[in-house]
Amino acid sequence: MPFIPQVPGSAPEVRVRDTASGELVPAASGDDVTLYVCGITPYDATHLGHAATYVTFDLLGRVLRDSGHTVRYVQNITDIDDPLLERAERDGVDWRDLATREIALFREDMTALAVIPPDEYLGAVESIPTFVGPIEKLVADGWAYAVAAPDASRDGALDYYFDVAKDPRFGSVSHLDEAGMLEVFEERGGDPDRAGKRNRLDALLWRAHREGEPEWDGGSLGSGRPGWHIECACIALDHLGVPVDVQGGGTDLIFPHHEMSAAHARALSGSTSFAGAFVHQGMVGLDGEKMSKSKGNLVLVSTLRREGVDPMAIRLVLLARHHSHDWIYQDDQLVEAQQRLDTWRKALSGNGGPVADQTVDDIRAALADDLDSPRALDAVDRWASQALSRGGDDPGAPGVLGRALDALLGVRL
Ligand code: 5CA
Ligand code: ZN
Repeated sequence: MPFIPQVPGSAPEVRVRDTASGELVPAASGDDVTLYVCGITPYDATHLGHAATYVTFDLLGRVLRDSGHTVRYVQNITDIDDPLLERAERDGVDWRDLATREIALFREDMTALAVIPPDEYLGAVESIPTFVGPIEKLVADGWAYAVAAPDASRDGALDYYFDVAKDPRFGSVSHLDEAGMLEVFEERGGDPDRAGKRNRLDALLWRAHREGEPEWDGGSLGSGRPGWHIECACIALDHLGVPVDVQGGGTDLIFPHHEMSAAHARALSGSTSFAGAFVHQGMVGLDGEKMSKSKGNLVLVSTLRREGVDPMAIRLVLLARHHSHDWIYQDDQLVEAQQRLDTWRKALSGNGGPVADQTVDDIRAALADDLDSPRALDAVDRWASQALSRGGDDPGAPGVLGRALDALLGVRL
């Protein structure tokens, strides 16, 4: 946890756009705020899309702290999953070594970008023993059912699926109709054509051990490994309790991942909702397509850092786009961000400047309004341009604004 300076003045209540209701809602339900953000699948390095997501939720944590809340932030790591096993196989490395290496690089990248670490990073692997009981409970309570594992290595092995038809609230996060759900289900890890499922959209909870795959003790489920969505449901339930205040991730997770983990968590807890707000980062693209490890069209944070790019300029590229928008990365955005950073540095290095109180208020107001970081940056630009063109006689102003940039925007000059 880095040192976060105090900023004078007071902050308004933070509101965020909730994907499920479409409304602007308070991000905090009380003094203590719980934040669950879906973490990386560590089979490749952090790209600008991941970075955008984690900077967005870092911003949320910062403004909540500034408005007097205690933030409890949990993030998972999907350190066992098909793509990780496939990449390890392709590269001839042990999947555990691949995951360990990419997690370390991710944490370095996040530190460089001044992302405040979550209170807890929970790997799926270390948490598997805590998933078994809840899956058994879903089976016992009639939320889940078994399907014979066709190509399993042991006779009688069973896979377990969540029965979406049992859940009257299924669809309440994404609001997609069945056709819309089916359209993205397979591409995002689902198996609509698996024989024996009751509904094509039913989600895998436990996969019986297959020859050549890693396996864990699944109690009455038999040995195998967990499905993806149940991991986030259980980690959030165990480490934060539901409803969490904010469930975060990119828009590519709205369906099926967030729909399913919300359904699992509601079924396990009896709570009518999984999160007070579902907040989603728009997709960052490159050359007209979503940036993704599977497509390989990546701009990596670690590559930019190696090339000597100032991490704060990377952060400014991300902050200059509203989190709810999709956008395409281009190199000139980095040039612009670097120029902005240089201007701010110059303006803030003066012995004084124009009074900064209004600028700090403007930053706070912009961020409290669904994390409108572009508007917050504009406010700083206005102050910097005034400071450089007309100067100012408040000797404390650069210090106050510098602390606000650090504490609220995570931009250290
Ligand atoms: N481990 C799962 C979540 S439990 C996962 O989606 N991992 S990931 O490595 O693929 O993505 C990590 C985070 O970055 C997720 O929140 C995802 O929604 C987000 N993300 C992935 N690609 C992009 C992109 N191109 N633009 C913005 N965010 C992205
Ligand atoms: Zn997740």
